[in-house]
Amino acid sequence: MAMVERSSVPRYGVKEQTATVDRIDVACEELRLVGFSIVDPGFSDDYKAHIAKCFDTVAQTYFTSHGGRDALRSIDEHNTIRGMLAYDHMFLELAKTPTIISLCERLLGNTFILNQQNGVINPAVSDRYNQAYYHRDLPYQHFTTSRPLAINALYCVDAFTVENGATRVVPGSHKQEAFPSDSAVHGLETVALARAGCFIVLDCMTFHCGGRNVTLCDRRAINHVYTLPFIKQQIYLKSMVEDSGRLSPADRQLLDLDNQPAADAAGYLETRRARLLRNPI
Ligand SMILES: O=C(O)CCC(=O)C(=O)O
Repeated sequence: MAMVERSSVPRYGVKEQTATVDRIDVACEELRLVGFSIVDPGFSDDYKAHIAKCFDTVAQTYFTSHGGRDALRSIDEHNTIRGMLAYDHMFLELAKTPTIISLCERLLGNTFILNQQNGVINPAVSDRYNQAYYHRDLPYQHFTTSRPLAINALYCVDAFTVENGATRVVPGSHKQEAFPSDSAVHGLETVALARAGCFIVLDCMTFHCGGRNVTLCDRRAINHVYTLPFIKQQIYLKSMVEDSGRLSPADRQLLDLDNQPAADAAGYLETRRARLLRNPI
């Protein structure tokens, strides 16, 4: 909190105001206040096009290696590509986008992990797909916390428009335990319109869902969930990254490769010895 600064916003009776130093601070403040924000990481057109092309290649490989998209339909998994970074290293780079990492550091502190990275297809001319139902990204949880536990960064491979079913959000719903009444949802829901190449970032407790895509094209996105490290990964990412020995310490921390529970008491004592050698306090 800082004293009131010179500002163009008219107000009276205000003695204090939050201070922001850059656009990441602004996004963090929006996220704290209303539960979501839209962040443009400034990718070049070439990089955005490269991500879009890799998305399609990985989607095809993934569906083929899991029995085909039609077979996945029976378990409602035909519009999701789980663990994109397992198929192409560039998706690990996407998960490390500096603007998003800085935002997570400011909201979650220095120790957070990538909990999941999933491609999301909102299919063309569809009625419903698995993300079209209101949910939290920490689903089944009905409590609030004074600080965020997890951040969701939904990368927009395609522009998110009203027509192709941009994400709908109930602003402020991360602050209430229960799902809001239908009237409140209808009255408050906001459509998160975003250009291709932007991230829609949410407090994971903010209720949101995909809209209805009435266009002839699939709408593609990549969801990243970053959590405090005590929340279990959706899929053990260690099993997904090849050559994990060549990753930097920061990458290993992000993917939570080295922080698994000790197998037994002897293993725990060993990690404690090593930790105290590194940092005697
Ligand atoms: O597809 C969307 O617009 C929303 C995606 C979503 O809700 C999710 O991945 O959790």
